[in-house]
Amino acid sequence: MSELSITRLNSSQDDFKEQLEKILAWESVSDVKVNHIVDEILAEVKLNGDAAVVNYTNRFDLTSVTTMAELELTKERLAQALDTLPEDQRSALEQAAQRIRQYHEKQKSDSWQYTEADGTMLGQKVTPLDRVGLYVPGGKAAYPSSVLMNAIPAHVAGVKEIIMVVPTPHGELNQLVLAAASLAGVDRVFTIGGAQAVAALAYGTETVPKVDKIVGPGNIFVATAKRAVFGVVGIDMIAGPSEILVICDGKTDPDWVAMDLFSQAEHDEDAQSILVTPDADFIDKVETSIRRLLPTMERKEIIEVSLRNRAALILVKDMEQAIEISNSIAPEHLELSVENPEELLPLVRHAGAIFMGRHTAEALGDYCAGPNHVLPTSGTARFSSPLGVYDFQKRSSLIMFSADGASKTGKIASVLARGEGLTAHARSAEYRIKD
Ligand code: HSO
Ligand code: ZN
Repeated sequence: MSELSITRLNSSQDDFKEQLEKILAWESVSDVKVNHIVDEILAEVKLNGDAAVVNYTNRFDLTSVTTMAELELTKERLAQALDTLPEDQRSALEQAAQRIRQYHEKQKSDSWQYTEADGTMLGQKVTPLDRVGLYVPGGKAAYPSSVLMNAIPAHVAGVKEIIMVVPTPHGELNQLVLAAASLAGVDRVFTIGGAQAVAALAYGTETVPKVDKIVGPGNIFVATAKRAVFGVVGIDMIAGPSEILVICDGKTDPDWVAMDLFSQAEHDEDAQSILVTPDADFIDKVETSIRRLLPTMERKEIIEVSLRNRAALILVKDMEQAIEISNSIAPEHLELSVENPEELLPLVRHAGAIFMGRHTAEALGDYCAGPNHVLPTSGTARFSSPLGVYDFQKRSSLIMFSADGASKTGKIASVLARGEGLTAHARSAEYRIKD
């Protein structure tokens, strides 16, 4: 482990900005070959429905089924997975689901309307999506917590039907994932994955119903397929690698900070962990903790690559500068590991989730704090928000004119329509004008 070197930066060095850019640079791979394969799969599923999905599933997931029906799990099967979990896991999953539900209930937005003096009514009607598809990756990237984080907001929004797809290479089922699906209100589960599952959800097959929006993380094939079907259906976001940025005053236990950095680094080799502090000694202390703790980690190989390639320990002048740098990065997760986080909060402008105070480990947010763990990555917190109930609700505008209102407002429309040279618009409005 001695050869592990973690980038150290100092905000007062001349080339600080360039060095920071280097660490932040991450290109989502867009491979021509992958695009080609995905396009072919999408076209094939669109054309041949169930038969194509069955073929691809047998080929990629090494199963041997002949009908789509064999790839569907009943609700009883999901309930059974929940019933047979070890008690501690069942209870933890239930408590997490309850906290996530409670938080998301607050996000529900309601329809509204107002009436003008002449009786004209204007408003907005909020409607949940009819049907949503939830992609859950297979194998080691299958997170039951992500099933809760994606399905619960949809359920709270009032989505009528939630269809989950999860690949099961060699037919192996992940009991925790199924149990989470049962708890979160998933209606139907198909054990299919990859671009063929995205295609089935987007276009519909004889057995898989066509959905209105597809959410959930996946590998490059899934991400490429989601991008390609966007427009036919809605999608959530294309998530990049996990990120954590810890701002610390130097007074938190360095082991806690080191482990918080590890917690995102262990997700994958491209994950990013950054510490920003005005305390030079603290950087040494955290690095010492990292070196001591790393060999004890089960996923040390992944953590080591992630730290070597994408981590940074940044020394700054003061806390204001720390926040300034964090705002310029717009991290997915920001920890304010300080005594009075409320004092810094007004300065924070861009972050997917803000974890306030030394006791607030980001890991709690990943599982059970309540807020969603599907967050904007790669600087997109500058303009986007955590996944939420609002992603499963849509709005329709409401307009109802009284005769007086139509007459008065029609005069405005008429002038503007004639200015645009659109006489049918103008005359349609003018019919309603009373002299
Ligand atoms: N930190 C991940 C979510 C997750 N963590 C799932 C553990 N399980 C999102 O950035
Ligand atoms: Zn995580």
